[in-house]
Amino acid sequence: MAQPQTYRFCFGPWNLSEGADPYGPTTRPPQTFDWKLAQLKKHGFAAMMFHDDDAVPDIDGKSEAQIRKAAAELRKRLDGEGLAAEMVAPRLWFSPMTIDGAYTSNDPKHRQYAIDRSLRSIDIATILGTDILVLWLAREGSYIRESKNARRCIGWLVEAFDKMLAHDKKIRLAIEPKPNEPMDHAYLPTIGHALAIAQLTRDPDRVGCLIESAHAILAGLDPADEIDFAMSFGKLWSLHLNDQNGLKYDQDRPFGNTNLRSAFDQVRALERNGYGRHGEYVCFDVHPFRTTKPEHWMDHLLNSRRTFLRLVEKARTFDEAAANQLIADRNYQALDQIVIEHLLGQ
Ligand code: XUL
Ligand code: MN
Repeated sequence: MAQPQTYRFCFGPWNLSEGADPYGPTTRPPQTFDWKLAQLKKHGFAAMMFHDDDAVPDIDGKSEAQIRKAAAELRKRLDGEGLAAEMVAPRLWFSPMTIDGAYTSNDPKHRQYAIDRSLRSIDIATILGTDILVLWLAREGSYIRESKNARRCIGWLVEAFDKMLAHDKKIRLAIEPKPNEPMDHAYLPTIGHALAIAQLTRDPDRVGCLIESAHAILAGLDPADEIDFAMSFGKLWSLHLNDQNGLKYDQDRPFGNTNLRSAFDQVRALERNGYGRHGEYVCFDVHPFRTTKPEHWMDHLLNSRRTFLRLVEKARTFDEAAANQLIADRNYQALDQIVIEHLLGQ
């Protein structure tokens, strides 16, 4: 019999954020990268996610050789701590060169900047020992539809992906769709879009996806169904679990904090598809509440992992035989209630 999956967890330095929001400043003192890495290790997380400039600060001011050197130093440190890099993602939404989009900017120089920076991110990923480049396409969309030609933008996205795939024969691109924020409408808002555009690239097998629970909810979709869909293609290569209360700004709440049943369904979908079997990590893209005191700074991550593991237990102890009988009898009212009773416990 197949052994039950044991999961490995990770988060990124940005998940220990300082509490700033668009309306107010930070509420916790800044912490160093070293402190964040130490917290990750101390609390038994196995890997860290990296934006390119988390791994190599001031990346735009560095030569290729300097970037490689900084990445190699980080790799040495991670190895020394027994930690892995889960992925690298080019942070293409901060620079003055990406104000009007990155791969889909109307300015060819800016499109080139985005591609060059992505190729450097791939180099960093390789040095850090991961083959996953995550692409959250923050500014690939529009506020003013007439300012862009969406058909041409899809072509530019494919061109950019092709250059990345050609740059390194081992790299895999995990597209992280999000339907809005910061854009009004994104060009790749769902997993269906991500997997469809993969087919237009030079190597569809190396273009997959990352599902973030909150992003699926913002698209009006069920994250558990998105998991089953992506895993039907063998293309769920990473995962950002969190929660979201309705169609608002991206909230990055602790996993399961708003909709426990949906969290249970996501865990069940991961379990039935064997997520993690090929080395995939469970990542939490969650943020502390603005009100969080410095001494409670890790709690949103620890609570997300605890909820996840408790839901794994719930998924494994769910009475599947009873559920199947109710399904055969089309008694979905009773099925609904046994789920609720199971989650409520004794
Ligand atoms: C944005 C988001 C990002 C990506 C990584 O909503 O989720 O943090 O996960 O670039
Ligand atoms: Mn994310």
